Amino acid sequence: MPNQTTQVVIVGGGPSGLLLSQLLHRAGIDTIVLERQTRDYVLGRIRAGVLEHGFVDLMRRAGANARMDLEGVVHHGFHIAHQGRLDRIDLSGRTAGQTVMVYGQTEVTRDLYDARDAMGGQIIHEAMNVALHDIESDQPYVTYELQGETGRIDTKFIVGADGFHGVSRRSIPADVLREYEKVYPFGWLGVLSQTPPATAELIYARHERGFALCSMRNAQLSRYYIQVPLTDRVEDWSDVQFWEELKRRLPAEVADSLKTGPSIEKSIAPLRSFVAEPMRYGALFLAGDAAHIVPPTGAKGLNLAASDIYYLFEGLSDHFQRGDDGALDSYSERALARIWKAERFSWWMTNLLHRFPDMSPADVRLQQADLDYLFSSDAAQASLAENYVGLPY
Ligand code: RFL
Ligand code: PHB
Repeated sequence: MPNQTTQVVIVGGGPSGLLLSQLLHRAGIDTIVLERQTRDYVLGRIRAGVLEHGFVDLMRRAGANARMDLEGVVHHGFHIAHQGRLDRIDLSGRTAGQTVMVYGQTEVTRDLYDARDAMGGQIIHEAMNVALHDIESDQPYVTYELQGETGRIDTKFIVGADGFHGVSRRSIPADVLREYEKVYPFGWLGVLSQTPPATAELIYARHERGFALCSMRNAQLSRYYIQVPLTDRVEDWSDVQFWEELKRRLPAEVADSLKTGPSIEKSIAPLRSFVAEPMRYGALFLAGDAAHIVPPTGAKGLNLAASDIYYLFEGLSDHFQRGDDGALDSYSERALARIWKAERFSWWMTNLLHRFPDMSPADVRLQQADLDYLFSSDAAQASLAENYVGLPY
């Protein structure tokens, strides 16, 4: 395999890597994306569903917005179910008219692949044993294996957008990297079903049996989650058992009209808060899940990846177009300032709505008071709405 040269090597062809590659290409900067999996595998992963307006704007800047603008659904609010009631958070009313868009990560990724294809972007799939070399120098390179052959790419910068289990973060020396982590004592069991959504807007439900969430992908495709113990396995849950348990955790008015059907996908995700600092080491920049994880309660995972990409795009384009390294040098600091706020919000919303196994009666009453305060205070609802639609970049 001949050696290659490019301006930026991007490790990971998930939404972070693809979005950056597309933005850079449009700014005249060359990239090669190395992805360990096949395209079908990447597109088979069912993950996030709610996009902040900042993410939507970036998709437009990337020129990958046509289908999203047609099929994505703008949401002006969501519900919180508690004590048998359904209370609403008016997102646009509590902010300066801001909204979120419901459009699945699968569709985002598909649109980004299509946009990359249309521009002749280079994505190397099934790239195995990716290794980063000389990242402390200004002449780093990356090696990988493809169908038994070894490839080498010389580059100026490497972006680690290879998710939580990727190789990039582990390439930073242990005495430089600081990792902060909280693991929650439960997971989310998620089901995708070809049924109309329970209601037009999302419902986050707090219940003594555990948290539940009613979400959707479109008018005919619903996504539901229930909190389960970490010891549960997907095989422990039949579809019938899932629907029964979900209904128990929802107010009667919602449960009674819920349309059930066979699950198309069913999986359990653990909940974790994680941040790695710094996000730059020499020529290597981390972005997205490679550097941080949030519990999914605030719908922030994918959206945080997008703000990293925004800052990194600015830094890399300033470097290549104007020879200005200011934004690149402050990348880690700027990205982390926003990340920690989203970590706080996701942690708070997780604490507000889940039943923790070790909760005392006092903890339960305090959690209840947190919710009662929320719905008695305009300021508290404004704060929740401000965070949910996404803090400014
Ligand atoms: P991704 O999507 O994990 O993409 C990383 C890509 O890198 C590839 N890769 C490698 N490639 C080459 N060499 C290696 N050594 C590599 N190691 C890994 C992987 O195959 C993959 O294609 O990270 P990215 O792009 O930063 O995007 C982040 C988002 O995917 C993530 O924040 C969200 O999906 C988080 N998340 C959720 N967020 C929400 O807002 N709502 C959700 O409902 C939600 N559900 C989820 C989730 C994340 C999950 N994970 C990570 C297990 C459910 C799950 C199961
Ligand atoms: C989803 O639709 O998958 C979803 C929505 C909101 C969340 C988490 C997941 O907070």
